[in-house]
Amino acid sequence: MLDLFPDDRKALPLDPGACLLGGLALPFAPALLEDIRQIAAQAPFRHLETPGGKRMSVAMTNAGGLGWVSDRFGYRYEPRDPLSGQAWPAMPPLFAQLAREAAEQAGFAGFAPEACLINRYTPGSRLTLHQDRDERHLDQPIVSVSLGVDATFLWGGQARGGRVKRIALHHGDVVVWGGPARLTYHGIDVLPEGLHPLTGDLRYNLTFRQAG
Ligand code: MD6
Ligand code: FE
Repeated sequence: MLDLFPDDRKALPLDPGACLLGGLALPFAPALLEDIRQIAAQAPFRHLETPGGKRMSVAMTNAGGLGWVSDRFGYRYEPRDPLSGQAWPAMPPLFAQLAREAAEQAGFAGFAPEACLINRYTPGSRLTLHQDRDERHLDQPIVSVSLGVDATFLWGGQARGGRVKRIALHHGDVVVWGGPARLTYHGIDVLPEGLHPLTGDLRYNLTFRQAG
């Protein structure tokens, strides 16, 4: 294919509706990590419990008008942090701008997420195959930003139990998916021991959704 637009050069289609924008967040990574640090000072990372009573190995917090939570009663979005009773920290302007720009580059103009789930992985953490289906706006895409230690993204099909592709996610990579790919099963394989100059042995992931 003729490479007329340098901005598109690293857009790798995964499936119809899904693409990997390699390194799109790289220039903003230090600022994003500083924002994460400030969010976590207000709403600390915590290991949520699944409805089945298991402690998740990934630690989570949120920014924005709505935050994703899980407990014995199920998965849902909440306007307040259950730990403090306070509203979640505001969505930093840089987060919103990056999410909008990434969605637009992937063909979803006008993305205005009010929820940012922040995942923190230590070596050994993993996220088993799941669908993101707790959002009311399934017509809107999800934008996902990877920071820190490299991880292996597990990319399944539209049903559980199908073939799973393995895709490397590096510091600064952004994945956007929506449309026909919106309910694809996906997960993160066990995080290996690693070292990143900005995060040590940690991986962070931001996922932006229009939830409410
Ligand atoms: C992660 N991501 O990358 C986990 N979900 O740490 C997700 O579960 C995810 O990356 C929906 C859309 C994009 C994602
Ligand atoms: Fe997900």
